[in-house]
Amino acid sequence: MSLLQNFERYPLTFGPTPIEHLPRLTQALGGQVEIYAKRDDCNSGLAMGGNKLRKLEYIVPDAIAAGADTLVSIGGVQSNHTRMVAATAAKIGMKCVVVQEKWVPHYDAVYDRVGNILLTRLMGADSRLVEDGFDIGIRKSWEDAIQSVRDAGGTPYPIPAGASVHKFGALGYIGFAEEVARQEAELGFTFDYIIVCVVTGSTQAGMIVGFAAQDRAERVIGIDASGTLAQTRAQVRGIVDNAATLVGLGRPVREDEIVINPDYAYPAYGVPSEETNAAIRLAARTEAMITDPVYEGKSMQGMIDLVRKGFFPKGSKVLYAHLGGAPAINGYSYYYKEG
Ligand code: 5PA
Repeated sequence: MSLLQNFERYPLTFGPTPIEHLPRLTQALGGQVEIYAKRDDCNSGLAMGGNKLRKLEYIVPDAIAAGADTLVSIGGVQSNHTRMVAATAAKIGMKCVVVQEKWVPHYDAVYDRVGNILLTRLMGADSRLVEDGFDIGIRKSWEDAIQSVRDAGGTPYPIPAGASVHKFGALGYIGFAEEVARQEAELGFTFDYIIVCVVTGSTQAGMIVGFAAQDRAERVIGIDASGTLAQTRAQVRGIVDNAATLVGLGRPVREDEIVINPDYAYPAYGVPSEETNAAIRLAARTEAMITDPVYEGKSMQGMIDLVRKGFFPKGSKVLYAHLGGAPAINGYSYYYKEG
């Protein structure tokens, strides 16, 4: 029985995402731990897809019911989330305002013109660049944008950063956990660990609630890419508690079921380390799997390092949740000018 049976879903994705074995990456890491990827980066035809669409599928019905005409959200200059909100607005015929804060001290010449922000603008969103720095919390710039829509006679529908502290923000990734269980039944084996990048929190929080219903939430290893661990962990905790009550999990989630590893977020949010870039290259050269310097490159780095350190017992099957984000790589061309 699904935890989501009482919630309306507006389809924005193709459906269940493929689980792909990664044999060359497995071999490159010694062959003792089998690596698989769940390809949420290929989940939709909407503007290159990604994790936010799973979340937005459960938010759109509420936006329509509210009689809104404008989705209003927030992220960094190269936010994947704002791209996905812009895509959703275009697809459902609403307007879109997105605030893009200066979350990353990054100065590639075309950083604010290519990749995510290019696609966001192309889809007709009103993208507003502001100077405020990185913070996953509720922001004044976003509240101002919401008010500006009201002042212009519109009906805004507010979606917070990463759709995370929205009341329905975690539902999509509860669905992910249920989908993995169904796919495992078809595959004939189960995964021992799931690796997921965490920043604003609702992706991992949804997985935690979904996998808690299967009694294995502590096997979800969050790799922090925020660099603000305490705030991210507190936000995950809050989203987990809200979602567990909302879907009727039937028990509180324990502290030890929330696992977030802070070791790979350095040097800062949005800035790749040399090890991040080495991980991005390895995934690209073994599996043609493209990860980005902000999010998935860091969770890839974390998974690779944990395999090399022997964290996963020999014979483990590890599922890397690929959440999307590749468009941002265009804003980082200087790092990769020689590959
Ligand atoms: C993002 C987030 P959560 O924010 O749900 O923890 O997900 C982290 C994450 N991978 C992982 C990719 C590709 C992501 O885009 N992106 C944010 C954005 O503005 O794009 C919300 C921060």
